[in-house]
Amino acid sequence: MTEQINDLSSELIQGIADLKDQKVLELVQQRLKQGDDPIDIVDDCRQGMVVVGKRYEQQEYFLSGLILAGEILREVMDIVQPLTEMKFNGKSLGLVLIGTVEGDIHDAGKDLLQIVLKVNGFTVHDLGVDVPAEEFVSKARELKPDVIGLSCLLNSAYKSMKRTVSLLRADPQTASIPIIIGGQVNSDVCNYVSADHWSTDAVDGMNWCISWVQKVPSLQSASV
Ligand code: B12
Repeated sequence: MTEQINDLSSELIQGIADLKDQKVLELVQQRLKQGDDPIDIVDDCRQGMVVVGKRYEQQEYFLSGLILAGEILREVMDIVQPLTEMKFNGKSLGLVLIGTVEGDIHDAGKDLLQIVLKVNGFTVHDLGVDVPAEEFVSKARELKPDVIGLSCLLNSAYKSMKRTVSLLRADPQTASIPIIIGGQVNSDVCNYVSADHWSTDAVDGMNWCISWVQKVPSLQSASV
């Protein structure tokens, strides 16, 4: 059984990497039928996307390949999302405001973070993609979220992420809200934009949000 899961898992990663739309959708249905966790399924797709990104860098794929990969992942998310929404119906743990920063339209990672947060009991307000810094500030002033999550996959958008953090810090009403960044980021990017925390993993990011709403200082400072 474990072997079968591993086989299907590698087949799914390979299917995404090779941009095999129908094959991917069949594998997703097969895995759901055998009871696999939807979050694990999307994480396998993410691994396939990393291969797509590498093939794009090596000019084996072109922009059309990235677009197709994005569409396949969207179809997978559309299947998976309703299943995860049924999982939680208790009292909200807290509110997280998320969005992809200005200049960047990648949304799959942000959407996955949203699913993981909701499944674990958070309320999420999603500002979408290409979100100007000013919009993060005005929504944060209005909603007073417990945590703000910024997604960014492009080097060229680090500057706008930095500006977003800086405007949030400059406003007395939003200055103390903890900020986590995710996507194509690391500790250098986190230092550059002066965020509180960074992660390349939605589940890890969700755990960090929990550490804030449950006020666990040791976890708030834990490295990724
Ligand atoms: C699909 C894709 C696209 C699609 C996006 C479709 C969509 N609706 O999102 C399209 C075709 C639009 C696209 C466009 C471009 N793309 Co693109 N794209 C990708 C690709 C292949 C996959 C991204 C993806 O969906 N991954 C799956 C998700 C689930 O993973 P993820 O986003 O990493 O999210 C995970 C974590 O990072 C984390 N996470 C994400 N956000 C957050 C936020 C928080 C707070 C937390 C805690 C966690 C978290 O959680 C997720 C899972 O745990 C990546 C390759 C890669 N390695 O990622 C390139 C990639 C990101 N793209 C790249 C490029 C260059 C571009 C373009 C500039 C290409 C061009 N010439 O036009 C444009 C830019 C458009 C723009 N202005 O944004 C480069 C970026 C290089 C760089 N570092 O700057 C990459 C890395 C490809 C590469 N290797 O060259 N792209």
